[in-house]
Amino acid sequence: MFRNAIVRPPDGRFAEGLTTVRLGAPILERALEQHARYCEALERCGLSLTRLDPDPRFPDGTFVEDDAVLTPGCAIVTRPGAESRQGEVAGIREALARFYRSIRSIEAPGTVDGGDICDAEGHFFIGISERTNEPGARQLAGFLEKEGCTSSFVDIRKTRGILHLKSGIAYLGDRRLVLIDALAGREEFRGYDVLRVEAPEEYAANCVRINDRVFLAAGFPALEKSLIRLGCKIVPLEMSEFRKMDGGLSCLSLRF
Ligand code: CIR
Repeated sequence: MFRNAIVRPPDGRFAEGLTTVRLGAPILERALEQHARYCEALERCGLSLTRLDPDPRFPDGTFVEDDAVLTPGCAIVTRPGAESRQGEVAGIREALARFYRSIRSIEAPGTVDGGDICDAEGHFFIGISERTNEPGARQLAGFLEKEGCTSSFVDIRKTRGILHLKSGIAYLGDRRLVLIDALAGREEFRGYDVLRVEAPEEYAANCVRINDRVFLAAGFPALEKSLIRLGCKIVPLEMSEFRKMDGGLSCLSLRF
């Protein structure tokens, strides 16, 4: 059950952030509107929001999920893999200090982006990617172990089309994973019930279970239908402007 979330609206320099997709430049006004709807949806699910100010030093700063990994007993502040994002964590650490007594940090040469970390009820899948390296993954696994959590690594460096592990995976609870085709056959996910996301709906695999709802990017009818068939209550959210900057639904908040 989530009670809190940290969010940060996109800044005026949002369009200067990192991206690998060619969908055009995001329109700030629309992004702000979509972010506001996202925040409202979190609040409707009963979460209390800590809203950080947009920060022009960090055009990617709205993707707060990348800056920390949270367990019930401890917050782990990351060291993002993109140098331009490493300064984001100071503000996130400050915000987390209001809620967590124990805060740990990923140290150089380790790098971790929270988008590579999928929490499946105490088991953490840690993606090794362009952003999260092995030293970072090992540090994180050590911190998680101390918290009584388990973890396993999923190397996605050769998996095309995803920036982070969570671009292709979501955990819905009850040992059910949403997985893109490219990850669905992987040994690492054996033993889980898998809901496969077929092309061209891969982007929507990054959905998020928030208490009794599932937030899903709007405009992906096949996945929406499959989730409804499983009994999920869907909250569709327009994500077009964040998608242009490689962002998914999960990366817009830190939930705890
Ligand atoms: C970046 O490249 O770092 C941002 N433009 C997008 C980060 C998206 N984060 C995520 O999926 N967890």
